[in-house]
Amino acid sequence: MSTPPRRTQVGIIGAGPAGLFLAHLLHRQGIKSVILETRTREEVEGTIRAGVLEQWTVDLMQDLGLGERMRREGHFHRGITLRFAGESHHLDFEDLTGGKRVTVYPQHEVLKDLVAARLADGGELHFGVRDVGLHDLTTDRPRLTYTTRDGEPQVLHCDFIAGVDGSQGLSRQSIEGRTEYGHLYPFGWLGILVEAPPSHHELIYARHERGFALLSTRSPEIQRLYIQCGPTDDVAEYPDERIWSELHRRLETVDGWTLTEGRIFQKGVIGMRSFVCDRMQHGRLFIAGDAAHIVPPTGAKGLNLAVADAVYLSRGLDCFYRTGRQDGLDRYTETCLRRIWKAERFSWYMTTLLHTNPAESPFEHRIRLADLDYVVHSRAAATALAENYVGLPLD
Ligand code: RFL
Ligand code: PHB
Repeated sequence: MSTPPRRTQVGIIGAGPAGLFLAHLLHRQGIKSVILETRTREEVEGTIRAGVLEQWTVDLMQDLGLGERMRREGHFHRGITLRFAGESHHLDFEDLTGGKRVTVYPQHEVLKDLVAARLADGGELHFGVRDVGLHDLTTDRPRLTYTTRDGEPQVLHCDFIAGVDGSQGLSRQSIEGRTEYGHLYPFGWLGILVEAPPSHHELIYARHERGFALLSTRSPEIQRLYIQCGPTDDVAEYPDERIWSELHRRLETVDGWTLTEGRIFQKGVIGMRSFVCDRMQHGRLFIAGDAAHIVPPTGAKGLNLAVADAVYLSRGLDCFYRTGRQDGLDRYTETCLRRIWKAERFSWYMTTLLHTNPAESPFEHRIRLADLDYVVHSRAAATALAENYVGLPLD
């Protein structure tokens, strides 16, 4: 038995950062939306991913009235440390960028705040749906079909559809005439979560001949660390002692800095790739976030880039509903791609700068070392890194 068709202005596929920010932005503009999400609320709110928010993402959360817990529980970092040849080099972003900082507030905490606020606003968010289908995208009445968590088939009529279903989602497949650009890196990251106090007050990115290491944090009690590994390595190859031994060696300094160990309670390997889909619209379907582009995590850009797309899409939709004009929507792909390619460049740059690559020639290797030396000794080079890391301004 099927329930009667329903209607909304914007049907949103996916309750990740892109989908949830979009729903909030549209709500502020008086535009109705419905979010369909395959995972349960617990799964969405429990998946540990990113940690670093750019300054403007933080400002946007405050502006939308979603920043209360982040202000209390987030950690504001005025820079990062680059470490190589046993020495630490602090990049002071606040000084280099005229006052901008980054905020460490985990992605799942952002999602918890956005989900709770959306439901409190009376927003429609359907978790645990299945079999989402996209139809009639080149008409002005596109439809979404899906099966609810209770097994009911459902139809949702929309004016527009936002495909924000992540890198494994189905929306991208509906974008006709797209060209996809991709780059695979010959390494991955082994990430761990540890019960321990922070070993340092800011993030440390280390390049070492044994490979990259990153010291990050989730809370005063939980730390997040990564080491470069093979792209298809299995966590079973990494008993705790091996991980600690690698972390100590890669992060050690000549001045005796120490890494605090603790109980490792989660381990995982992620592959690293760069990917861009050069078309983000087909008829009334618009894709955004990881559905349209992937960056390696070294630049901490993925979540922030997903939110930027949501901002540009909300602006185009706002213009359409206020004036009936489509030109903002027609420029959506072009506007997004200008930012996306810069974030792709920066993430690729940080990745190649900081990882060891067996395929790299001795010449290229020396060039990387010269680049690192340049970044930490030239204010101009450090400023270029800093302004990208804290986030380029939105157009
Ligand atoms: P998401 O977060 O993947 O959300 C997509 C949602 O869509 C749902 N979905 C569907 N729903 C309905 N129907 C379907 N057919 C569906 N198919 C999928 C999924 O269940 C999911 O809930 O994409 P979005 O919104 O584009 O957001 C992208 C970000 O999540 C991602 O870029 C970041 O996590 C990347 N990232 C980082 N980004 C940063 O800005 N700063 C960081 O410090 C940072 N660190 C990271 C990261 C990603 C990592 N991993 C695991 C890839 C660290 C790591 C380790
Ligand atoms: C993280 O805390 O997960 C993290 C931080 C910085 C990065 C990537 C990941 O560049």
